[in-house]
Amino acid sequence: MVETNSMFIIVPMFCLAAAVAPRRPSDRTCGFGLPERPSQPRFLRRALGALAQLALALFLLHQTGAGLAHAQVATGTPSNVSPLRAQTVAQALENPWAVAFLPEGRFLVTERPGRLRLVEADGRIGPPIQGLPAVAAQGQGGLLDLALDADFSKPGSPWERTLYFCFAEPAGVLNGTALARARLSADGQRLEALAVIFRQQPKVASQLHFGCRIVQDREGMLFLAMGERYVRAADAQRLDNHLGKVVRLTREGAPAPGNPFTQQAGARPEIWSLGHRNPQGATLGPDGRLWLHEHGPQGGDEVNLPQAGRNYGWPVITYGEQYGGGKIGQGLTVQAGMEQPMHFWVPSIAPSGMAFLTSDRYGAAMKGQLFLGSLKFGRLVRLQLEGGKVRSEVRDDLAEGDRIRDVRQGPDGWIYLLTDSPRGRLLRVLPAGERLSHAPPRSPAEGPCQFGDRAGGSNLRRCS
Ligand SMILES: [Ca+2]
Repeated sequence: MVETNSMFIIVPMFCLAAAVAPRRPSDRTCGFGLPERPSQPRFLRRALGALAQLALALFLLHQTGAGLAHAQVATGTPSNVSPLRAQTVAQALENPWAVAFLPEGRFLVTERPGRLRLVEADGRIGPPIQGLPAVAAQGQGGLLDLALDADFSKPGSPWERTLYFCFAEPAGVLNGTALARARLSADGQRLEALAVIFRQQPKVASQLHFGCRIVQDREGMLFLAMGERYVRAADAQRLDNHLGKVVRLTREGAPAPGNPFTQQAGARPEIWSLGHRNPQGATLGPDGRLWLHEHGPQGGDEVNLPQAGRNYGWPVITYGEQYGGGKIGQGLTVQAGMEQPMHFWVPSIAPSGMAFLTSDRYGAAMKGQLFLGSLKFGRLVRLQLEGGKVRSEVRDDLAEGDRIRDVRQGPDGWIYLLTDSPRGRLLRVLPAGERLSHAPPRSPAEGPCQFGDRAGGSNLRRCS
């Protein structure tokens, strides 16, 4: 319904704007298939211009004002001045995908091409950690999410220095999302006792929609959110596979006790929830529940709180449409037995990474907000929640136009971001007026350095 209302306004607005704007002869077609006259009388251009402005005003009113559907909220930064700024901690990371926090202010970062790196508190980037498996680093695939076990820093625990990562696992021409467990060596230079503890079934030939976010819950169980691989969307509705599913696993990769379909013949016992498209952000809420967001198609990105055994609808219901327009399936947004999203975006923002702000670092007003990244707009998106619903949305421009891939709250209470590019950055988000006394050095002579073979091409000094 939101999509339809918007499109009634957006389509004529774009076409009218296109019709009145000066252009090259080769551009004389409206993007929506309406022909444009080669030349127009002046009065007609003025009338079209006025109509375009009216349509724009209606559209803006629609986006920010009354009559919003249940999951649409006002957006924007009221003052147009962000209360936040970003401080670069490290740079020249190659398509970083996930960050985790080690003791003493250090970081672990995955790079999608297949490397895991230790980043020092001052931003120095270490050499690739040894012992990772081969990854299918094509399209959206590669080395993806990373999570430390809750007992990572607990001396004597069987899970001390244990971490989990998920990745696109190659198998000939096929590939699939997989979850691995390993122990970081005491010197932080290699992985030990590597074990792939779960593999999405079936593997398929696709470079898309791996999903791949890991969340450990308070019982120590592991949620893994997986995409439907794009080419197998209908399988998201079937219980005999792991495509488009959230699974819940023990630390050994077995189905978690109490999973909803363990007694159902033909169903995969690891499944927690179904009907997901391409999850790209997940976190444990302050309520201890799993919060998830997933990419819709053209429009229809969603936030969901996946509950045991529930069906989140894809591809039967969606607020999105086909790329380029057109209904998906029967064009339904509601169906009995399928869950409505807690929140959705039309148009899409392409969310990635997600964290609740639980610290006091940014003042009382922001505490409790849900932070997530936008790949599409390069913004940090903050959702104000109230009574289980999104009441407002603010987008902060902190990444200088780069895509934001990951969003986490560090143990120091600051929010950290990863930007997705061949020279991706690890950013620390600070209140606009905050000056950290231990800010990382910025000059090339003192600043981040690069180990080994990456030093030459990165403009960074070689680490000693
Ligand atoms: Ca859905």
